[in-house]
Amino acid sequence: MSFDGVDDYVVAPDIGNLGNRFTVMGWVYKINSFSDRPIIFKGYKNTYRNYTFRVIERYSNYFDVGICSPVTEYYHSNISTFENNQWISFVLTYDGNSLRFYKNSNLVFQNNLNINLDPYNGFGVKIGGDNIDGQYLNALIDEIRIYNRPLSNDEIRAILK
Ligand SMILES: [Ca+2]
Repeated sequence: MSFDGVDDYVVAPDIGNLGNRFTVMGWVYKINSFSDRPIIFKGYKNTYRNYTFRVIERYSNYFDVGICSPVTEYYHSNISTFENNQWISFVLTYDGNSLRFYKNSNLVFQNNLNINLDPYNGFGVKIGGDNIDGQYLNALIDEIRIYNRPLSNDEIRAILK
């Protein structure tokens, strides 16, 4: 999928309630850098706690990630570099106790969190842009997968090799 950074985005139907466990993963090839550009999120908006999970580019050249309970956002900035002009795989997992992020199959972030995710029922998964906040990624995105459980390190490496 190709995203022009101007107005392109894809919305997938509501994937239902993930409970408190999920994996979201894919490949991204960023063409230009901006701030606050979603790669993928589920919810109403990409910002202000109105989502279940998100993976975004923030402040140019960093992956940021977040998950939300019904009352609190757990947001993590500058967790890994996000270079232009190369394919990078990313994986965000949550198992109810720990949030993990992998870049190119390597664990680069982990934080212990024990929360109930806000499912944002009725809202789809948006890829490459947020038409509510008018934020769009200029990139190629491929092989997005979402699971209702956290994949293991071995499973992640097997899928992304
Ligand atoms: Ca366009």
